[in-house]
Amino acid sequence: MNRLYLVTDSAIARQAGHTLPFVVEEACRAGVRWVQLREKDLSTRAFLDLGFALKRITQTYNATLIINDRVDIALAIDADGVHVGQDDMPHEIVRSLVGPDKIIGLSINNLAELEAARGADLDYLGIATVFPTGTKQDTSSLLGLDGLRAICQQTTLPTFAIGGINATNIQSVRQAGVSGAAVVSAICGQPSPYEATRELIHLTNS
Ligand code: TZP
Ligand code: MG
Repeated sequence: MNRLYLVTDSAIARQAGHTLPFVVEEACRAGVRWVQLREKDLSTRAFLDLGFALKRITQTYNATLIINDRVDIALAIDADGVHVGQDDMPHEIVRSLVGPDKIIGLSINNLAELEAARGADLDYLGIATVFPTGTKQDTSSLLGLDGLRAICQQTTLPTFAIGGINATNIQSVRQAGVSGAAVVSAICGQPSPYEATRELIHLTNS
């Protein structure tokens, strides 16, 4: 299975002329098997409706659907899991709310946060931020490939790198020891999300 993780952004999709369900369907059709619904500016109702729409699509393609931040939405749509950051609901509490069978991912930004997460009941780590990105404003300092490698070397959990990853650098990210790469604009913001996904998968498999 390929290790490409699509993280959504409706605004970026819209700027490229797409709806989010279209982007997710095209990415799944092209082979993405991990999708995270990450929306910062939607009402709860709009988030929920989008969650149901993405659940239908991801189920069709046997893709895993993770909800960013919103444990309530993840439970309401019976998503596969939840992704939280350092300022979100603590992952221990997320676990107690979602039970043992859901996937929980945690974002970490440095070695100290990796240490703090050691031994935790997590399914994967998101490692941020690798390269400069215009997609997220409040990014902490950049890890670069060396920082990414240093973190990957010190964990046995599956790892997804995020931040500024695109077709020009995804191979170097993969070589830094991650399990996978997570992208927003490199799929959501492209004229053809299908072709963009195909290329990213091809690059990570070759
Ligand atoms: N967390 C750290 S950077 C980032 C998130 C959600 C955004 C990454 O977006 P892009 O467009 O893939 O650089
Ligand atoms: Mg968050």
